[in-house]
Amino acid sequence: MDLLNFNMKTIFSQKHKLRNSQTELYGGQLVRPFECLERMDYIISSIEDKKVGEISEPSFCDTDIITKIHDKNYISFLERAWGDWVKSGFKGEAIPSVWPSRSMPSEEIPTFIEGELGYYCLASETSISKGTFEAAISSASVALTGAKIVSETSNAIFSLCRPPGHHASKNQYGGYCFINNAAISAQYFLDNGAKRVAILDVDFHHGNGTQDIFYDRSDVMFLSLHGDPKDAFPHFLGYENETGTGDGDGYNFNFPMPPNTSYGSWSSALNEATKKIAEFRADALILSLGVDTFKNDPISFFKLNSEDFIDMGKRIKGIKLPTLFVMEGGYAIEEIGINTVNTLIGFEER
Ligand code: 7XA
Ligand code: ZN
Repeated sequence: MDLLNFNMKTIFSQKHKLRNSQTELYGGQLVRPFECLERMDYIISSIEDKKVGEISEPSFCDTDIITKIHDKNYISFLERAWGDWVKSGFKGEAIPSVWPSRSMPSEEIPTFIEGELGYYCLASETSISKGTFEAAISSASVALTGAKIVSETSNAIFSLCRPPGHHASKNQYGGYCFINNAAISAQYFLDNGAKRVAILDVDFHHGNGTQDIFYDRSDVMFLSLHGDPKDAFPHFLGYENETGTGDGDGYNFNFPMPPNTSYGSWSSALNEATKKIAEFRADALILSLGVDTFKNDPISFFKLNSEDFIDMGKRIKGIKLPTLFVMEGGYAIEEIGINTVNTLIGFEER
């Protein structure tokens, strides 16, 4: 028998491979996407090497929860987008080229796929390809299975989601995200006994989608530590003065940080965020875990070292809440495994 060093269960599905887009619009060129399927192989092999715990298939999904978070017409668009694109005779992957911009703010939803893509997409790096929707649903089931186990047992779970989710808003995809896995998990907790849920987003990029979804709600507190949107994607959300609206006023906290931020100042922001979570008296914590804060990440500008992720995990443990880890970004693929696993190990170490 292979003894485990730790006891954190991972939920994971090979169906993530159904998303294998070949094109990302980057620097004026079409390149192979940074968000590639090999990322998962590196994480899985580190989980096995370090004996983090058992890896299981997802066993639960619920479309009603997904459509409590996302508009139904958005989900049905995602479901048929690739087919409609191909039927229209386009040869490449589906990339939008026109948007309802400031000077043409019509609310009409176009019927031709070119216009629909502009309506439902927030950033053009994310091509839709064959199998994208099926992979996104599988990723949602990885998140919801994890949420169900945390809710039933209070044990921490790692939902190894791909594609990621935190940029997906109520009705827009982008930033490699289609269904907001952290948001549907929060909704699951609330529908199953939790009164208040905190989502702490430590990915390098601001979780604009999660903020958008809960911005007017007081049952979910959203806190995000990220690259200052003046300099970093998604550029148009994530500023410190965005604090929530209506019932949600005072339940949204952004901690934007400048280029070259290292762990010292990053972890001070984490401490501020953890105090807010304690004051909120959350029943459960969802950690949107991106490891693109790592110093060698090819599309980010923070300077965390691999060992810093161990300390991060310890501090997350210090929040003392039933915790669901949901995978988001991280593109330094040689180190993505160890950085992810270090966070889990830091959390599990006594
Ligand atoms: O957390 N989000 C990501 O890691 C994806 C960011 C996409 C950036 C695209 C900029 N060209
Ligand atoms: Zn990111």
